[in-house]
Amino acid sequence: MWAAPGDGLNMRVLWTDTPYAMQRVAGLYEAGDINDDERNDLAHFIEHGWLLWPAAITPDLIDRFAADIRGHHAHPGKFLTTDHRANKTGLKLSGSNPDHFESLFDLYVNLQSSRDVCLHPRISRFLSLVFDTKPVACQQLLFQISNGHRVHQDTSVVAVEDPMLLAATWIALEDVREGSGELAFYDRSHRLPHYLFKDGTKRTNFAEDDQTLYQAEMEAACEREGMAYDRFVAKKGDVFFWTADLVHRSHPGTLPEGTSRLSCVTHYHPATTTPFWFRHHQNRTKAIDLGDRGAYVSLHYTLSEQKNGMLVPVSPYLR
Ligand SMILES: O=C(O)CCC(=O)C(=O)O
Ligand SMILES: [Fe+2]
Repeated sequence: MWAAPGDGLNMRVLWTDTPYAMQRVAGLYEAGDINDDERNDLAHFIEHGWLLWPAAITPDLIDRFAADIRGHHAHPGKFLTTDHRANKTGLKLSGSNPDHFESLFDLYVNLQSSRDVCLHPRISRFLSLVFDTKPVACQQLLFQISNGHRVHQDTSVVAVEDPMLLAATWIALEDVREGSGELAFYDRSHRLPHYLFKDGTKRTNFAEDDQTLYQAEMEAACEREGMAYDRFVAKKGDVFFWTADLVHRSHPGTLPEGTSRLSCVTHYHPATTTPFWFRHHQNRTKAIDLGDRGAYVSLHYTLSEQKNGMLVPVSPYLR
């Protein structure tokens, strides 16, 4: 169900999602707090709900991350993956054979290369401007192939205490082939009225809510508003940002199932709020601080036990 247009439901929002955002950008620029590029980036992010930085991450860093992923079987049991091959929705521990098929979660816990990419100083700086504080990486999905996500807003599946205090990056670890299930999105869709599920929140409940209806209503709203549908055929090293409510999906694939699409999605919230799971998993509330670059938290690993070496996932979704 759609909330009334303009009804903010008393939620805290990012300043970039407020009506005075452009004035604030002008003020930051005049005060010398942001440079020309940052002014343009913020203006685009505010207006469109997304921002693209072509080739923002250097190939050597991308290659280091990609090599770690391609070699993750050298550390069996240390990574949490999807179980698509078995057609199961639960998650499993990674195995000892090379696997180019499943998606992996929260690689920033065990891989320095993942942290170097998702909390790259340039990304942290931009998110710090948007958040007015440091970013906290709170969920990461590494796609080796497209997972065929249907149309959605991340507020429906990535739950934060303040649902709108959320942003994401989508980073290409190789050139994306058209037809491989590339990321697609509706331009300016972050300004749609709030969509409320049966329980009256922006969080979906897969047992209760009709996902087909949700997808149809999202798509119809974007089409009705004449929002442009864009496909992002990314190049290696490209960084794409989106704000909490940008409507996006994986474009339906036409290439054979299993076609590589190595890409990394990281969700971030500002340090002024917490993931919704903190309510239910008190032993998963530790944040690892990376100084100026921000911090990370994980539902899938007990970070309080981190010493040297890799942690073993203990996700509530392990089957
Ligand atoms: O990479 C894609 O195709 C979509 C991923 C996505 O929607 C997400 O991780 O939030
Ligand atoms: Fe998403």
